[in-house]
Amino acid sequence: MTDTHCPYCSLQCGMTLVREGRTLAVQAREDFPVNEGALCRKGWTATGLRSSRERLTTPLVRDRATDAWTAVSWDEALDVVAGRLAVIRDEHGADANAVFGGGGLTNEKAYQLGKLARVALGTRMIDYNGRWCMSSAASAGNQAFGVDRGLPFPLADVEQADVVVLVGSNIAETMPPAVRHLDRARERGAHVVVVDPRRTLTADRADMHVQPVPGTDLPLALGLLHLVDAAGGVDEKYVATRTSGFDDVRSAAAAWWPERVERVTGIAVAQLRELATLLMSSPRVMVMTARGAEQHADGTATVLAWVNLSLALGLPGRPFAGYGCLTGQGNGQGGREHGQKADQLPGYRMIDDPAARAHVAGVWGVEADSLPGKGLSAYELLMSLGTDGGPRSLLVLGSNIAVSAPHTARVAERLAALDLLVVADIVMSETAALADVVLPVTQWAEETGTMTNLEGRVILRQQAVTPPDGVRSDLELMAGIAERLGAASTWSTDPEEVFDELRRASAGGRADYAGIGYARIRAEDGVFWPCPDADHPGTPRLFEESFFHADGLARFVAVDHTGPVEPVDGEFPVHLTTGRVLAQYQSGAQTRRIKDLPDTGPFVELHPFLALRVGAHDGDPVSVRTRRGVLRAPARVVETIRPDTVFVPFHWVGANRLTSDALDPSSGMPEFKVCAAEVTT
Ligand SMILES: Nc1nc2c(c(=O)[nH]1)N[C@H]1C(S)=C(S)[C@@H](COP(=O)(O)OP(=O)(O)OC[C@H]3O[C@@H](n4cnc5c(=O)[nH]c(N)nc54)[C@H](O)[C@@H]3O)O[C@H]1N2
Ligand SMILES: Nc1nc2c(c(=O)[nH]1)N[C@H]1C(S)=C(S)[C@@H](COP(=O)(O)OP(=O)(O)OC[C@H]3O[C@@H](n4cnc5c(=O)[nH]c(N)nc54)[C@H](O)[C@@H]3O)O[C@H]1N2
Ligand code: SF4
Ligand SMILES: [Mo]
Repeated sequence: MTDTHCPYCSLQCGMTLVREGRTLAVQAREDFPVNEGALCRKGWTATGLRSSRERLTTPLVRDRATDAWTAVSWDEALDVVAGRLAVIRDEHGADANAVFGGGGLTNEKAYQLGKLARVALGTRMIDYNGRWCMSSAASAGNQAFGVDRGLPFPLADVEQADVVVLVGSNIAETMPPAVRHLDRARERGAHVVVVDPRRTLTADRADMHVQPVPGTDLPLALGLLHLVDAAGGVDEKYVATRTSGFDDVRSAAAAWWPERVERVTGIAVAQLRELATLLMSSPRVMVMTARGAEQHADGTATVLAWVNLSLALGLPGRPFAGYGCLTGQGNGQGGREHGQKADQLPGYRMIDDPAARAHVAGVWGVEADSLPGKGLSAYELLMSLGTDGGPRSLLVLGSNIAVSAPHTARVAERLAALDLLVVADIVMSETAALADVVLPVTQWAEETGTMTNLEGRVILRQQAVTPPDGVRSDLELMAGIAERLGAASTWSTDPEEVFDELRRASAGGRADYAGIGYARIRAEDGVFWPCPDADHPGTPRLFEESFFHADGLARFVAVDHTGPVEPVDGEFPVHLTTGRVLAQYQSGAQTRRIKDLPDTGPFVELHPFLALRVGAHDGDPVSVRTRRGVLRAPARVVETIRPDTVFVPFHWVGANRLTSDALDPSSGMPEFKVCAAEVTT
C-alpha cells in the first residue's frame, strides 16, 4: 500500500495504490483534505495506462526517409541525442537547441529541466505548456500582489465563504471533488455564481448563471465595479491602507455604465445589478478565475479587472475571502516556480536579476555569467523553430504540442523544419510520432517526486511499483544527456537529492521551499510555500498582513476593454470556444488510451437556434471553419450554450486546427477561448 496522488489535475487528489496480484488498485484517501475520499473517473481509472499495450518500453529512432522506427538501447539513443545536440551547438550556437517542458512534471523534473537547458546546453530557449494554462493569471498576480500563487488560501476555505464567483471555470467537470466544498458552502447559505457562455454542470449547481459573450469578462468586471462604486460599496479604508493606484481604475470603470456593459457582454442590466448587490452583501466574497476568463489575448487584463474588483471590495487578505486562480495541471503551480519558464530561475527568481543569477549559479557551481538570459514564450518559441537563426532542435518532456498548441498546422510546419526532435513520453503521443528519437519514461506510480497543487501545497507522490523493463525516469534521461555533454554541476537521479538541491536554489526566493522536506510532507499532508526553514509552519494563507510588493501594498492596474482579436463578421458569424469534458485529460494522450474512459472523439456543441439556421440535427456531422482550418465532427445540439457560440473540446486532434494564435502581450497566452467561426452542414 502506497500513499500517493493522482497523475492528472491540479487538485492532486490523495490516493492509495494497492497491489492486488498483477493489478494495481486505486483507493481514495479520506484523510487528504482536498478530496476527502473522493476522486473523479480519471483518478479511479488512472492505473489503466500501466498495463496498456500502448505503453512505450524501448527507445526508438525514426528514419526520416522511410518513416520506419528502429528500437535501440538507451545508451545508443542517448549517444545519438547528445551527439547531435553537441553538433548543433557547435555549428549554430547554444540557442540552436531548445527545450519544451510541462506543468505535469514533478518539481524535481521541472527544476532539472531548467538546469539542463541553462547549464548543460547553455540555451536560453526553454519554455513549457504552462504558458497556455495559467500564465495570464500569473502575470496579473505578479503585477497586483507581487506574487503568483494560484489560490492564496486552502481550497476548503471556500466552505466558509458567503459568495463564490467562478469566472470561466467548470470545476464540476475539471475538478469534480472540489465541488463538495462549494456544496457545503451552499448548505450554509452561500451563493455561488458561475460566469460561463455555457450552462455547464458547474452552472447547474450554482445560484446564478451569468452567460456572457465569449471574451467579454473584462467589461463585465468593469461594469460590476461601476455599480459597486455608484452604490458606495468600495471599501475606502482598505483601498487607502492596503492598496495603491485606485484612482485610474475608478475612472476606467466610470465609463462602463450598465447599459453599455449589457450591449457588449449580452448580460441584462437587471442581472448585473443583482450580482453587484450580491458582491456587496457580505465581507466573505471569493472571486476565482480559470481558463475561460484567462485564455484570451487580453487574459492578463481580464484577470486584473477581476482582481481590481476584488481589491475595491477589500477582499484579498480577509478571512474566507479574496481572489484566486484555479490552476490546471498536476504541477501547474510548481512547474512555473523552478525554472522551466523562459524568464525564470528556481524559487520564482527572475533570470535577468543579477542577484538571482548569482545565487542560483552558486548552488549549481557555475559562473553566473555563464547562465543565458531570457528566452521566448512557448508559442513564440515554437514559431521560431527551424527559422533563419532559430533553434534547430527541440527536446520535449511532458507536453503533446502537436494536439494542444494553438493553430496546430503552423506548429506542425515548424516541427518538420527541425534537424532534431526528441520526445520523452509514456506513450506514442501525436508529438512523439513526429520525433526523430522517442525516449520511453516512467510514469507517476513508478517514481517519486513532489508536486505543488492549486493551493500552493507541496505534496509527495511516492513510487508504488517497479517500472517496466526498458523505461527510465526523466531524471535519468537528463543526467544521461548532461553527462554525455560533459556538463558542469551535478546531475542526481535520486528525486529526494534533486529536491534538496531545489530547496537550496529556491531559498530566499519568492517561492521559497527551503523548509520543506520529504519527511515533513509525509507527516503534514503537504506544506504550503513560502516555507523558508524547517521550523516555519508554511503559509496556507497569504496577504493577511501585507502583499509581496516592497511597500506591502497591492496595486490596482487600470485596464480597459479591447475585445477579442478576431471579432465575428459576415463570413465567420459565430464565436468558437474550446475546453474540456470530464472523462478526458488535456491532449488525451493518456486518457484516450484508458479503456474505461469514454472516447467520443471531438464534437461540436451548438444551440438549437444555430442548428436550425445551419440545418443540422443532433448527431449529424457539421463543419466548423475558421481562418486557420476546418473540423468536421458530430453536432451536439444543446440548449445550454449561447446561440451565438459553438464549443469544441480539445482532447482530440482537431480543435486546435481552428484556434487563433493571437497572444496576450504580457503573458504569451494564446486566445484559445475565442475566435470567429462558420458552421455548415
Ligand atoms: N476533465 C478534465 N479536467 C481537467 C483537465 C482536463 O483536460 N480534463 N485539465 C486540467 C487543466 S490543465 C486545466 S487548465 C483546468 C481547466 O479548467 P477549466 O478552466 O474549468 O476548464 P475549461 O473547460 O478549459 O474552461 C472552463 C469554461 O470556460 C468557459 N468559457 C469559454 N470561453 C469563455 C469566456 O470567454 N468567458 C468565460 N467566463 N468562460 C468561458 C467554457 O465554456 C468552459 O466551461 O482543468 C484541469 N482539469
Ligand atoms: N484549444 C485549446 N487548447 C488548449 C487548451 C484549451 O483550453 N483549448 N488548454 C491549454 C492548457 S490549459 C494546457 S495545460 C495544455 C495541455 O496540453 P499538453 O501540454 O499537450 O498536455 P498533456 O496532454 O497532459 O500532455 C502531456 C504529455 O506528456 C506525457 N507525460 C505525462 N507525464 C509525463 C512525465 O512525467 N514525463 C514525460 N516526459 N512525459 C509525461 C503525456 O503522456 C502526454 O503525452 O493545452 C492547452 N491547449
Ligand atoms: S479531480 Fe483531478 S486530481 Fe482528482 S481524481 Fe480527478 S483528475 Fe485526479
Ligand atoms: Mo492547463
